[in-house]
Amino acid sequence: MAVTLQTYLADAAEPGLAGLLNAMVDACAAISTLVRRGAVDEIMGALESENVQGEVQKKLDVISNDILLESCAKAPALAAMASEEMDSIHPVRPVTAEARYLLLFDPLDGSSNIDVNVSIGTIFSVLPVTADAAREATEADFLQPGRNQVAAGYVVYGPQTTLVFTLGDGTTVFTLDPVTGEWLQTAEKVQVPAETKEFAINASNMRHWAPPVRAYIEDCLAGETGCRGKNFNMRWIASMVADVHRIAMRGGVFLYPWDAREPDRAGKLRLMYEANPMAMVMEQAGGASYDGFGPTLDAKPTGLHQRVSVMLGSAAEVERLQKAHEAALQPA
Ligand code: AHM
Ligand code: MG
Repeated sequence: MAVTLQTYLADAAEPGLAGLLNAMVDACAAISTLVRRGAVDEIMGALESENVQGEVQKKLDVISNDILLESCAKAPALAAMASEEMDSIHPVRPVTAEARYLLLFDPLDGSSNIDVNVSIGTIFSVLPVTADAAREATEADFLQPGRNQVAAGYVVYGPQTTLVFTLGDGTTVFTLDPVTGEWLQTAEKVQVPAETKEFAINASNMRHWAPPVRAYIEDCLAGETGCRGKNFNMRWIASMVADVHRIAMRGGVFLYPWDAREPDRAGKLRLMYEANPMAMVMEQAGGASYDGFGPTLDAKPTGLHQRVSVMLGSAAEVERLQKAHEAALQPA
C-alpha cells in the first residue's frame, strides 16, 4: 500500500508544518481540478491587469493565488505569505511561538503555457520566523537565504498531478489520485544523476548570453567530436516546473542565466519563490544550483521579487558551469 501524504507528513514534520503543507496541497488539488477544466469554465486567457513585475496576469494565475491564500490561511502555524502575483506580503496572524512559518509561492508558474495546454505548476517555499513578543510579520522576515527553508517543492499539473518536495532530508514524490483525491507516495529519495546528456535553455537568447554560458552550450552542441565527447539533447518547455521535473526524474541541466537584453537585471526568474525552492529540491536529490556567484541557497536576498540567474540540475554540469564562470572572473 502506498503511503499517503498525510501519513508521511504526520511522521516527517512537526504538526504545525504538517498542517501548513496539508493546507497547501489541498489548494494545489483544487488548482489541478481547475486547470483540467480550463476552457470549459472560461478561465483561460489574460486579465487587463499586470503583476508587480509588469507581466500580464492570466485569469488562472489570479484564481490560483486566491485559492492558495484562502486555504493556507487556515493553517494555525502560518504567520504570513508572499506570492509572485502580489506586490507586498500578506500577513495572516501575528508571529508567535505557534504561528512560526512564512510561505512563499508562485501560484501558477509557466503561465505562457496555460492557454496552449502544456504543463504548468505551483512552486512553494517555507521559511521560519521568530518573535520575542507577538508582532506582525514584515517583508524583512522573508529576506532569508534559501538555506533556511524548512520545506520547499513544487506541484506539476501535467498528464499527472505530481508533488515533489523536501523537508531537508531527501526529495520525495507524491502523485494525486484523481479518483480518491489522495496524494500517494510514488518515489522516495530521488537521485538526480550527476552526469547528463541533456540541457534546457531558451536558445533564442543565445546572442545575449555571457561568454561562459555561450561556451558551455557551444561545447554541448559540438557533440561527440567536440571537447565533451558526447552528443547532447535539448529540451525547453518554457515552464520551469516541467523542465525541473524532467531533470529531477532523469537528470539534465536547466539554465535561465543573466543575459545582455537587460544588463541590470540578474536574470528572469525570481530568487525567493522560484530559484530557492527548486535549488533545495535539487540539492536534496544530489543535484546542485548555482547563481553565477555561488550556490543559489547561499544568496542573501535583498527584495521579495528579486531576480536571479539560474543554473541547476546534475551536479557535474553545474560544477562545470561554476568553473567556467569563475575562470571568466580571473584577471587575464
Ligand atoms: P512566469 O512565472 O511568469 O510563468 O515565468 C517563469 C517562466 C518559467 O516557468 C520558464 O522557465 C520561463 O519563464 C520561460 O521563459 P521564456 O518564455 O523567456 O523562455
Ligand atoms: Mg513563475
